[in-house]
Amino acid sequence: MSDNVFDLLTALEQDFNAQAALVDSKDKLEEIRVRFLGKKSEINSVLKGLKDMEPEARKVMGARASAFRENVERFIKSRETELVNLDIAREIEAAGGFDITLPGDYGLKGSMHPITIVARELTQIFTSMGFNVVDGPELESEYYNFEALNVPADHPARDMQDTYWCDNGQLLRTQTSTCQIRAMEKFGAPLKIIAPGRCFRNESIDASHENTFFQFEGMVIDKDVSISNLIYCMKQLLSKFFQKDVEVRLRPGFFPFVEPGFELDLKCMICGGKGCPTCKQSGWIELLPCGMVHPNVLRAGGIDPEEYTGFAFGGGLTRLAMMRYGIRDIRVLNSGDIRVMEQFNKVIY
Ligand code: FA5
Repeated sequence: MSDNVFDLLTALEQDFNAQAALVDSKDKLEEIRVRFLGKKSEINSVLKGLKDMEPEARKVMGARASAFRENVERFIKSRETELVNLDIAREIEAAGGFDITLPGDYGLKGSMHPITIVARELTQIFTSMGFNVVDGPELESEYYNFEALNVPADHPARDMQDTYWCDNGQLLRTQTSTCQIRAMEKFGAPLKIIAPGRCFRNESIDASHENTFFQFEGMVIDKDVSISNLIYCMKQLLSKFFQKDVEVRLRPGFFPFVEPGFELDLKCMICGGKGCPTCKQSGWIELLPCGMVHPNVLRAGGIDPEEYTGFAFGGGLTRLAMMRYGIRDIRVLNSGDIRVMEQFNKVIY
């Protein structure tokens, strides 16, 4: 019995070696698999017959039969890979040498600009507090940028914001406060708006000043709005935005469109208040001027100051982004340098 099995295994091995040498396609490989490993294969009959053998012979023949099976399996696996590679090589040849297996060129991955990220965050915070988002043109009239905001021609406050004038008398808005009047005209009172947007000033550029930067304007008008509402709103904004305790200071500030007016400064988050080029060694960043809306401004917006009061604020959005991300120099934000933007491609919105 064991002699027969021995001969059978030898014949099978020879047969397999002869067949294996001829395999040049997936179909032939499948034929080999069925023939030498399939349910009805001879090796399976051998394995089934082992149980009738003497223990010693069973051990020897069993080991040989298993080794044969493993050999066939190994061959099939490696030949399969070779055949796939062969197919690819043929396709490359047919495509005139173009390697279809090379990874594709996905190009550069885009990323959100830090100012956009911060603008969206602010918008979310304010809308959760019941504010509506409004917009206004960047190319503005003198009326909306100055006059209606209680800054008549020849008012010294105009010098605070060096303006880019156009030949036709229009200007590039120097502040998002232009949106105050437009919103009052459009929606009347009560009113609760936020207006993030780009502003322009013809001023010397340094680590914290750009000629093109972003602000976000806010305005609340209702009956009996007071300074405590203003302070509460500013605190809510900063604690929601930074999600940690931040140090601020409030000092009197002059803006013709508010009375009283305040400057809300944030302790510089670049140097922790020690003084650095970003905060001009002062330890503080001017961030959030605000105040109670001047009655003249309410009137210009068509709202009766006897009936309504309000507060307004105009924050430096670009500077907020700098504090959030530890950006020391404002100039990188307008640089268009891809190496700067790449650092933000993990921020998902
Ligand atoms: C204004 O523009 C007022 N419209 C703000 C306001 C609104 C006051 C409503 C009261 C009520 P100011 O000129 O200070 O204020 O600018 C506001 C903020 O914009 C500053 O605190 C600063 O964070 C930012 N900012 C001003 N100029 C620049 C600049 N050149 N580069 C970057 N950010 C600037």
